[in-house]
Amino acid sequence: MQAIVYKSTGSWYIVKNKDGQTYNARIKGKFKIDGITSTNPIAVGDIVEIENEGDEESTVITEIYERKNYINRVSPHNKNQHHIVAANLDQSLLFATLKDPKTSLGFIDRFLIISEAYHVPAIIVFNKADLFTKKENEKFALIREIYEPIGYKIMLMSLEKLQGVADVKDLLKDKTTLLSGHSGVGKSTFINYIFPELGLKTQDVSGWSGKGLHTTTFAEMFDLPFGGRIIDTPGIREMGLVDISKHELAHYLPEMRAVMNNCQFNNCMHMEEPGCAVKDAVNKGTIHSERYISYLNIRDTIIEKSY
Ligand SMILES: Nc1nc2c(ncn2[C@@H]2O[C@H](COP(=O)(O)OP(=O)(O)OP(=O)(O)O)[C@@H](O)[C@H]2O)c(=O)[nH]1
Ligand SMILES: [Mg+2]
Ligand SMILES: [Zn+2]
Repeated sequence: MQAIVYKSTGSWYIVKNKDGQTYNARIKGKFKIDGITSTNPIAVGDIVEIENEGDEESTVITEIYERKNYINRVSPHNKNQHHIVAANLDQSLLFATLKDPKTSLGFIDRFLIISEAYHVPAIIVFNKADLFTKKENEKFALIREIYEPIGYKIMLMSLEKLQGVADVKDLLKDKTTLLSGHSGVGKSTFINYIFPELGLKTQDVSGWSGKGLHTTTFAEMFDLPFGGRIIDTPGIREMGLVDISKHELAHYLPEMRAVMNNCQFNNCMHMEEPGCAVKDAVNKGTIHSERYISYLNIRDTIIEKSY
């Protein structure tokens, strides 16, 4: 029988079949999929085959179906291993905040690069607009200036004041959406807004403690009452890039991808080479310098595999 994985704790899984029946399932034997070495062979959103040997307790996952896509990142526990966050996604929402906690532009860029690399459309939602003062408003205006011209949707909301929330909710209909972001940005608060009856655990009402509490500990998917699914995830501290080489990196910044064919050298790294169309665009201001700085910083953190 076919089923979809709704929750994975690493040792057991909650799966749901077409009739909406849920089972607690375990993996039978060892899974190695697509040659990926990951800490979790099966992730939320995976379509799997399950076998049930009579009682509910003995449901086993025997097979995994091919993934449409997935989001993979460096395991928070072991930098040499990958962790599949979720599979079979239609889009990914990054929840960001400018205050309590602060989400950096570098973090946003890493998220966007991963989304480009795995072919998952990304939208950035800035929450906690109620905390914005002049400083944050200026920062937000800059963020719009950087990302909107290159095709990313930027939204502003306050779950506290219930502003802009309906617009974000409207994006979810009939889609499978991954919700990501630092701990404390309001991911679970948002899901509780959609499902008041769910009562997911959120951080203390005293709000941001500055400690990054990681209230949500496992990714979990929910069926939306108006069609579609949403996946709540634990907060991410760092966004480790997986399987992206220094050479490929520029491909995943759409504004660089658009001009790099005009570089004089086809192996141009867009650093100090003569006739570099990317650097030209940065100098002319058609590529935002903040994005170029991110490119250089992220490039520096990529450790090339030696074969
Ligand atoms: N001021 C303000 N606080 C908010 C807003 N949205 C959420 N919060 C608060 O922010 C804190 C963190 O919210 P959570 O929903 O637990 O954050 P999370 O992203 O699920 O965090 P993890 O599960 O740790 O990844 C809670 O105390 C919320 O009440 C908002 O729009 N404005
Ligand atoms: Mg949470
Ligand atoms: Zn170049």
